[in-house]
Amino acid sequence: MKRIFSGVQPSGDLHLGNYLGAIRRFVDLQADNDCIYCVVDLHAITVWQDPAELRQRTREVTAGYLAAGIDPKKSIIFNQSQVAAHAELAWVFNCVTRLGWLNRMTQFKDKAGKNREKASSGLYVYPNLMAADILVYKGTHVPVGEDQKQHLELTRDIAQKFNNDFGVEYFPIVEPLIQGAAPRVMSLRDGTKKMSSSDPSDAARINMTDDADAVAKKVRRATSDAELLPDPSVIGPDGQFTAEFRQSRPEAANLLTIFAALSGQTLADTVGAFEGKGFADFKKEMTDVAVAALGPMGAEMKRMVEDPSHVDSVLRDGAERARALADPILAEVYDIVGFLRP
Ligand code: AQP
Repeated sequence: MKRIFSGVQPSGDLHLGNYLGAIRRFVDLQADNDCIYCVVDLHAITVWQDPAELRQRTREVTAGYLAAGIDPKKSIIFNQSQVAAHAELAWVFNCVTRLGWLNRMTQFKDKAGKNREKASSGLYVYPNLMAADILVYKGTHVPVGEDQKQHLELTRDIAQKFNNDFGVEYFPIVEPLIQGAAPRVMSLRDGTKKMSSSDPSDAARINMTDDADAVAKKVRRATSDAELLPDPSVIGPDGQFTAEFRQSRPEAANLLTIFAALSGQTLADTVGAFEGKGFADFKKEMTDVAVAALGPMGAEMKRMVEDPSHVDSVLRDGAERARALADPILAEVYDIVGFLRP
């Protein structure tokens, strides 16, 4: 059985990118695997978080997991700060990872922006904590969006270096699970930028808790182009849009991909259905599909956050179960490293 680990930061509104790139896949993986899903609050504080909002968003992400269909009896759901082994293993990995590896991480460059001197050191070593999150459970497979590919490659390098340094075959070499209908959902305002919770424009993303009016407005205002919708020749042999189409019409590619992913159709069926039509017709149908997919989930999330007793008890129980798995692994790592346990 595969051991799946993944997480979402409680640092902004959960959006369609988080849902299609990650959370929806978490749900599918539960059936045949041993799954651990974390709300990664330690990662969230690598950039400033208001303490009251952080607590609220931790509950919101948990509610998002539950409303999307993650079953807390089958899967472990908890918040990262409650299992100290994550931070403890991250320290060991801070001493394994080479600075040169971290210097290549594009997410640090993007998030730190021009004023790198002002970025937190936590943001810089974020990938070491992410490796610890996964390896403290000896996770083997990690479902993430495409933006996390580089961090997962680093996790593999860290595991390999640890094993080599200490002459052990201890940590597994994790496999990313990046495939899926929409591994990279782009902004509704700019088809070349990832949909992201830190985009200052709320119109750039559809949030999981947006109501029908908000979804309709955002879809209507989504950037499109002046051409009609394409014919199926823009789909390659792998069933995805050709690179040429994505480059020349990024917004059309993004909206059609979102439509297909939300409706459960193949891209070919979606493109076939709208071939030669204008964006106005398409956007009306896209609104219906998005509201049908997200509406019930958003309502359920709001209900769970208003009365958080269920969410809190899921997190408490999950943390206990996570500690029971992580603590013995951390103890073995400490022995391998040579820490005396008098
Ligand atoms: N646009 C996206 N398309 C596909 N997958 C995405 N994910 C995020 N955005 C997209 C996936 O969602 C999971 C959780 O992401 P996260 O919140 O831990 O971190 P993030 O990638 O930094 O998310 P945001 O919203 O984009 O935050 P900011 O604005 O802080 O950068 C991950 O599996 C991620 O791949």
